[in-house]
Formats: sequence, structure tokens, C-alpha cells
Amino acid sequence: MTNLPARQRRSLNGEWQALVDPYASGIGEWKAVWKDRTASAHDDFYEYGFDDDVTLEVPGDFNTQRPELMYLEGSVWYRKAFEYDAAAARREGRRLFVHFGGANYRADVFLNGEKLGSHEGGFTPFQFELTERVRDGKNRLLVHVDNERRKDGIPAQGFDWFNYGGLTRDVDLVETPATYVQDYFIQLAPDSLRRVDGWVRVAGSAPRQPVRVRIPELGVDVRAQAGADGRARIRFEAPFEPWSPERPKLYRVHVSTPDDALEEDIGFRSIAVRGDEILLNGESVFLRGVNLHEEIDGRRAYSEADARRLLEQARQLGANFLRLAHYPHNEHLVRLADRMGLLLWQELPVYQGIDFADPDMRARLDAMLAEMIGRDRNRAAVVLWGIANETSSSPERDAALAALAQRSRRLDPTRLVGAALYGPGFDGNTLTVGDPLVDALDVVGVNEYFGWYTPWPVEPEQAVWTPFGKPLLITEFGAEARHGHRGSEDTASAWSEDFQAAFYRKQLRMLAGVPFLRGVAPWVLADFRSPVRLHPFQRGAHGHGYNRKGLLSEHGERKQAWQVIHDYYEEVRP
Ligand code: GCB
Repeated sequence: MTNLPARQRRSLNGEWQALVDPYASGIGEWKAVWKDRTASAHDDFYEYGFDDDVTLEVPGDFNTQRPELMYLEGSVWYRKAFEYDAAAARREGRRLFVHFGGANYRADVFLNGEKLGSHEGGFTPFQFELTERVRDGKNRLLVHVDNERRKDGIPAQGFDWFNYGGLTRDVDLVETPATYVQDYFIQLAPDSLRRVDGWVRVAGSAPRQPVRVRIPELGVDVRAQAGADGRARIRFEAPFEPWSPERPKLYRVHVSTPDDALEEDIGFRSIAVRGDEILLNGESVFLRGVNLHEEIDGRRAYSEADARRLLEQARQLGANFLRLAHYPHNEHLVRLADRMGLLLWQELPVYQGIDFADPDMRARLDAMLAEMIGRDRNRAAVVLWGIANETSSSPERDAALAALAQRSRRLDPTRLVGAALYGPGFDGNTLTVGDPLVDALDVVGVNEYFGWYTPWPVEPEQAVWTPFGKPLLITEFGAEARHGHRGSEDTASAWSEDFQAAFYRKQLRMLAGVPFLRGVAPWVLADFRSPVRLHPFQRGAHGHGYNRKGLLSEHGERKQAWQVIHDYYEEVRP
């Protein structure tokens, strides 16, 4: 269901009892931790038990909460008791759900010893209905979360960030009427700044409900009728002031049926591509971006306060755009970006070595895409769905990602589809993006590391990029430096701020000559934990590995490169 903040809910955030089970021995029938039994007679014997000595805070990754869990890639059981007046709820016909903002990577959820269901994917929300199973009085919810990296996972086994596991996002109990407003899409039609073309979806036993959408500030009051499938089409025109980074105007929108009512602040803007330009509200825009991982203070970021700090840092840099790498970030951040006026690229964790030949992969990709779009489709800030990062062309991959791009447009015709591709090939001075996926995209992202992973093919001023008739974003470029470390401007192995700053100056000299460049996003805002970073200069506190391509250190200290990008953004700002 959409719009959690507006619903009748009770937070299950806070302390949960935990049982660390690295071999996942409790998931089978033998130990069966999920049955959540307590011994009642002296010959009753169960070889597990929860107590208050081992607890974890939710939301939050488990790795950084207890030293013994730092490098765990395995299972942890979480348990939480709650009281519920099920008799009253039944009398009044209310339904009850448990909603998870995200659990990395796989979650199995049980209520009072019975399985509710499973969910795969670490960065998208999911819910289970408890109505028929919840007891009067005390109930116990049990969640088995397993963050083992998997060959068939999204992402798969190799990735350059820390594999934070656990109940990393908010958990809520949500009550709804028997028939309730499950979801809606209230956004401008792609070709208009006045006309909304959307829908409301009602769920429940009597879905043929009259639906009403109001925007009091604009005098909008629209009525429609949901059909047997619970869907009502919503169409109206209004003199919207468009949402933009300069003026992120939001309107209070009321969506109701006779039994249910929700309110939400929504922005209205258009995003489109014309030739090689990106048009925001009909005008060409240059994306002054930066890449962001969902990490702060050496842990998974999860709160609105975390989001505020991260987005403030981006704003101080002069950014109007963030690429949320490499997975959908939490909803707090997206909602805050809506209020602060920051454009977002929200991305699926389709990263490098995905097993596209796996026959089940398409279904998994579709499910994840639907969950990502389902959560954020009313957020004006989100302008681009990123469907992949650095995947290599093969018949299976080309077909799967082209289909995914199409599916994204069907689910949400109002946003652009992009992907971050590997850097261009070159022939003499000519640089060419040869990936066949270009055809399936609205906006082409390119990650290039000339001067870091690969030598410069030409002098920057000499490079000639072959046009492909679409907007180009440099979705990644960067080099590593340890904050405070000085050294040669010419030597990558110096790990110096001087080298990193010179790297960016050189890159910007090349990019100045690309006529269809519509934005850049340095990799990355801040140094972030990565267990694959093994060099002494990459070591942080307690010897943990960090990717040091941040413009900021992991403590938020500015490197010289920060100023280079800041000055560039001042220069290109309209
Ligand atoms: C990339 C990846 C990113 C890495 C980065 C790096 O191309 O997309 O996830 O962290 O390079 O620093 O190597």
C-alpha cells in the first residue's frame, strides 16, 4: 500500500529481541525457531530461546550494532511482541497489516508460529495481512532476515559496498477499513503542465466504490467510480504551479472513498526528452549531480535526520540532482528531496554480474521494479528510473533489460528510463558508446574512469564523443584520495587530494567539449565502507575498508575535489 505516513499505524520500531543464526539452522523443521515455542513441561525441550540480552534496534543494519555481527552474511531472527484488540477490530471490520520499509536481503515473516510469507530484495517495501491470524491480546512477530549474497540475487555476489543486513527500515502495523484506498497515481500526463491523468485503486471485498480526489488550494474536487477491479481513472485539469528545484511547490491532495481517506503533499512537474535534451517543465535542464550511497556515520542510513544531513551536503555542493546508488534508498530521503527540491535517479540493484540467463530472473526483476515504482510514483523529485548499472551485453541481458525498460514505461509513463553503462570504446580521438542497450533508454548514463581505472585514450580537449541522439549523463567519474593526504597531481598511486582534484579538472576539460552532455554525477559524495577495498590508504577505523572516491571523507571532511566540483556547479548554474 502507498502513503504509509498518512495511515492509521503503530510503529514497531525500537528494540527487538534477536537470535543470531549464521548457519540458518532454525529455518528448517528440526530446530524450527519460527515455531517460537516456549517449554511448558519438564520434558519439553527446545534448543533455542530469545532473551533480552541480545537485542537489535529497528530500523538499522545488524552489522554495526554488535561487534560480533560486523561481517556477518547470514541469518538473524528478530522477535517483537505486541498487544492487539482483535475483538474490537473484528467488530468494526478493520484490517491489520504489517509493513516493512525494507529488509536485506531475504525475509521470512511469522506471526505466533505461523508463516505469513517471504520477501526477496533488500531495498523495497513489502507487507503481509494479519487480519485473520492476529490474536486478541498478546501476539509475537518473528522475522528471519538473511543477507547472504546469492548468485541469483539482485544484486548478485559481487558489489562494491557494504552488505548491511537486517531490518534496515521502519516496521509498522497498519490498520485499514475493510475496503480501503490501497494506491493511487496522481501525476501530470507526460505531455502537459495542466492535465492530470491518473488513477486510484481500492482494495477489499467491495471495491466498486465512489472515489473523490480534492486539491483545495486549486479548487479541484473530482469524483470517479471504481470498477470491479477497484480502479478508478482520475482526470482533471488545474492551473498548477510546477514543482522545480528552484521552487519545489507541493499541493495537499486528498484521496477518499466513503470508508477511507488519505492526504499527501504532491508536486506536479513534467520531465521529458527532446532529441538530446532533458526538459523539466518544458525547459532544458543540466543535472548538477552527485552519487549517494545510503550510508552515514559508518552504518546504513535510515531516518529523516540522516536523509537531511546527506541532502544538505549535496545541496552545499551545488547539486540539483542525486543518483541514488545502487538500489532504492529509503522513503524518508525521497520525501525530503520532494520538499527540498532535489531531482532523483532511483535505481534498481541490477549491478554488474546479474545472472540474466537464470530463467527466474525476469520475474524477480519485474517484481522489484513494481515495488520501487509503487512506492515513489507520486514523488515529483523522482525523474528517472535507473534500471541497471554496468551490466555486460549478452542476448539474455539485452532482452531482459529492454523488456524492463518497457515495463517501467507501462507502470509509469511519466518518468524517464536510464541505465549506467560502462565507459565508451575509442578509436583514435573518437569515443563511442557501443552498448546496444542505448536503444532502449531515454537517457544514457555512462560511467567512465579515464585517468583512474583506464588510461586516458586521448588528451581531454581532443576527445570527440559520437552522438547517439539522446541525452548523455556521466553517471560516474571519480578517483580515490585519502582526506588530508597531499602528493603528486600526476600519480594515481599517490592517493592524494591533489591527484583527485587534478583528475576532476582534467575530466571537466573533456566534458566541456561534449555538446549533448546533460549532466554529471561524480562518484561519490562521501567515502563509504566497502569490504573489497584492501589498500592501506583505504583503511578506516579498526582497519575496515573504504572506497575513497568521496568528495568528502566518511566523516564529512571536504577534500580538494569537493571545491573543484562546487566551482564547476557555480559556473554551469543558469
Ligand atoms: C563503478 C561502480 C561503483 C563503484 C565504482 C568504483 O563503476 O558502479 O559501484 O564503487 O565504480 O569506485 O570502483
